[in-house]
Amino acid sequence: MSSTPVTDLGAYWMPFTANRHFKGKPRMLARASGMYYETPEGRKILDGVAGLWCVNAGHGRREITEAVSRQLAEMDYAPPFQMGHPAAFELANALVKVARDPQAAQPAGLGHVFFTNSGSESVDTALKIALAYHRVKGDAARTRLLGRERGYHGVGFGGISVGGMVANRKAWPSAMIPGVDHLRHTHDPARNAFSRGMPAHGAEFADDLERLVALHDASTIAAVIVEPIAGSTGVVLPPVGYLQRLREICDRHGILLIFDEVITGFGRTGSPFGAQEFGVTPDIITCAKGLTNGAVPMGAVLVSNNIHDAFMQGPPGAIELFHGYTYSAHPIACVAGLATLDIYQREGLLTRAKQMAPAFEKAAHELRGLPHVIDIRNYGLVAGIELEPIAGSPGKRAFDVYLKCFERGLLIRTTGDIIALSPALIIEQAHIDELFGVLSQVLREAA
Ligand code: PXG
Ligand code: PLP
Repeated sequence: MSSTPVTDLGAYWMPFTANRHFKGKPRMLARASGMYYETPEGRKILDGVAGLWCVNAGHGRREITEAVSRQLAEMDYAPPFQMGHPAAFELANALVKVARDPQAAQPAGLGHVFFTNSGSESVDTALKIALAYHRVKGDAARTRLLGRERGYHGVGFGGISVGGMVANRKAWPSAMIPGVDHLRHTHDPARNAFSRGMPAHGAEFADDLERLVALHDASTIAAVIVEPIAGSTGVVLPPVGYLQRLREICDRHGILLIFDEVITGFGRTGSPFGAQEFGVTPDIITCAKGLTNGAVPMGAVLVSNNIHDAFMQGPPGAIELFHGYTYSAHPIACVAGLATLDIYQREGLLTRAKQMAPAFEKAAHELRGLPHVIDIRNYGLVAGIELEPIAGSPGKRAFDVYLKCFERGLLIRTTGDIIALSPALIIEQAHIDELFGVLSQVLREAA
């Protein structure tokens, strides 16, 4: 790779980026190892967000590099339609094991995996499976999909339709899937500000699903999709009892429950999946990001045996689901996933957030009282720190903090005026001290 600095930044249209601002004063990353990035000039940057919520085992894992190199030399690509290769089946089996209910001897019933290349594709795949499921069951009137305000489900047309972040929706009103509706969100700072772990108040927000059932009738509703913890919108946690109640209402009305675990999957909460951590089994789980430690793009949809088996009918030569991607179960992604799950298992990373959460929580809540900090919330190894917006310039206060942190050697993530932290699960106390040390200094100076 060339080591000469790139001078022409014009051609690359950067995603979810203030392009003109960035190109005026670029922030470049060149290398990464463990908990740190390095800039092209060799400045070390502590990674407070595991890349973008994905590098859960830390950067530069040798086992992944070796698995990918080996696979690339052996077989670069295999068509996924009407053909197989061993790593795809192995990874599906391994994923089903990860999703197994730790209390139960048997799988939690999510026994089948459909592979995609991203969280967005996982979401669109899950929505399509939900709609097709009701149809194969002879219940084709169930066509409505329900999301939730402040939800993020990627950027596909399905994902933005059920998503609930206005900036991601407002340019495309004509492209929204018809019949979609939204539950109210669960953010309630008046009752829950500065809560540690799950907020105590708000299980009753789940009853909003009963309102939508009363409005639309259950016979028209196919599925509800929610993030167990909403990440992109600035860390919104499920109130105690909320997810259980959603499950109960879905069961009562024959509505499928989809957990979008693109962020909460692979150890972020202290369990392999949020479903296990919160003790609620959905019918479908979408995941991506941590599946390959961010090293190769890949997503997956875990589907209940019940849903999967409903499709396995008709003549044996018939294709059961007309859906898939050229790169579904790409061999390079599959071996990266297998190597990643192996690391997670060997190092106990899928439950390590539980051990580190108390120290992380303590450090996060010590920011309370600093200028403009109006809320702090946390669970496992994720934290949200909400700042009072500057009147007339929403998002500016947090983005300035982001820029200053980067100058001081810390990468954080901001959405609106909320700072999100989601470090790799290999984090040690010294990194926690460094992360919150820099952040508190910047917050003090930004006053
Ligand atoms: N669902 C959820 C819950 C996500 O968090 C996606 C779907 C889409 O995944 P892809 O791989 O298509 O990006 C995500 C992705 C942020 C941020 O700043 C979060 C995501 C993506 C980009 C930024 O919090 N999450
Ligand atoms: N567009 C065209 C013209 C294609 O031929 C294909 C796949 O064959 C696609 C889009 C979809 O690409 P992918 O399978 O990588 O999602």
